[in-house]
Amino acid sequence: MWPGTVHRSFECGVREMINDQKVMFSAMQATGDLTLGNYIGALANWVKTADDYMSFFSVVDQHSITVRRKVSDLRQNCRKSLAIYLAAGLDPEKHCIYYQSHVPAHAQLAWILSCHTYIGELNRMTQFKDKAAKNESNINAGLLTYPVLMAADILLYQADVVPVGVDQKQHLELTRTLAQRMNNLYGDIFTVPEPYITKVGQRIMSLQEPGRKMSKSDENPNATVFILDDKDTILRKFKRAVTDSDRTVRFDRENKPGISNLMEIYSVATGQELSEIEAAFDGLGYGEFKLAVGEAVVKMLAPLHERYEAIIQDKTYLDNIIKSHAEKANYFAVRTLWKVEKKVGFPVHIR
Ligand code: ATP
Ligand code: LTN
Repeated sequence: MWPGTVHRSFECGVREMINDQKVMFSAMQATGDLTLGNYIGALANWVKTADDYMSFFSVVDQHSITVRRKVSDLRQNCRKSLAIYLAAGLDPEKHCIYYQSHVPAHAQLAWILSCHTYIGELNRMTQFKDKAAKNESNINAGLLTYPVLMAADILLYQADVVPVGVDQKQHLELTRTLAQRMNNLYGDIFTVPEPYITKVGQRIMSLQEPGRKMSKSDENPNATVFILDDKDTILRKFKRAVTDSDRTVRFDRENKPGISNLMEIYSVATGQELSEIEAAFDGLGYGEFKLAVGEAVVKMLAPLHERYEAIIQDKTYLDNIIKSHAEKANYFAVRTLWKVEKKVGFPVHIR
């Protein structure tokens, strides 16, 4: 929800402006087509809870260039991601939905935070280690400092809650450390955010190698279900999903990772508890279960697909949101940035 009156004065910060309303922030990279993992681990939870907060959702295009990619692909992916956010049910009347690069304060705050982050802290990040191993020829400084920019994203809006998949927990911990460090050094500047990670669906695994996270960039086309995959593709990918030689639909993440992953997906798609699923499929084969999972995912995504087609074709609608929401985000972001700049000793802005 937006505050009824928008103050034009920069005297008060974000916190004072929103009358103690709690803030939610989250984001996704535009590094490819969004996946079922992105949907279940993040987007679906954004939509479920966004109305309870003053909510900001960004397409983080600046994060997306830590790995080299085609310029036109990035631009197109940004637009598709934004349209998917809207098609999933985020409401532009209530939530702020914008491109990170349209709000310069993200990069400005990231610089200040990077001067308060130790190299050792960044070297420890598992996502950095994984991505560096995968991109040996391009281990750029941005790949290392990525979590600092992520901390800036979150702290700029004084976020209380950040809904993410469990792979982002370590980055959230660093964000909290930085917020606390800055607060200790300079007095109260930042809200210390809490991650919001669901129990079921926090880490959706590859359909082909259930020991690995489902990822946008997997080379095996059957490993990842994309949010915009059509019905037949979704059913085919689930039909080919790797399971095990046992024939029982039973949740056991360690010994039956493939089936357990499918059960989590089915649980999120249908709202059924894992125990209910075990009972419902008792005595039935994997073939039947895989078909049921595929159909449940098709059903879950159908309304999104329908809205997406209308949204992506409406250029004026999307362009208006891109422009007006960047203004809104800038408005809030600058307040925090100026407060931080003053605290660290930069000359104050003359207004
Ligand atoms: P990549 O797949 O290229 O490593 P990514 O999808 O992890 O990228 P983002 O698009 O930035 O990176 O992720 C956006 C959100 O989706 C984050 O909150 C992340 O935790 C969540 N997410 C991504 N993959 C999964 C997954 N397989 N299961 C659950 N949540 C996920
Ligand atoms: N680092 C996240 C994407 C991301 C993000 C954020 C998530 C960038 N900034 C702020 C939550 C809040 C990723 O790689 N999945």
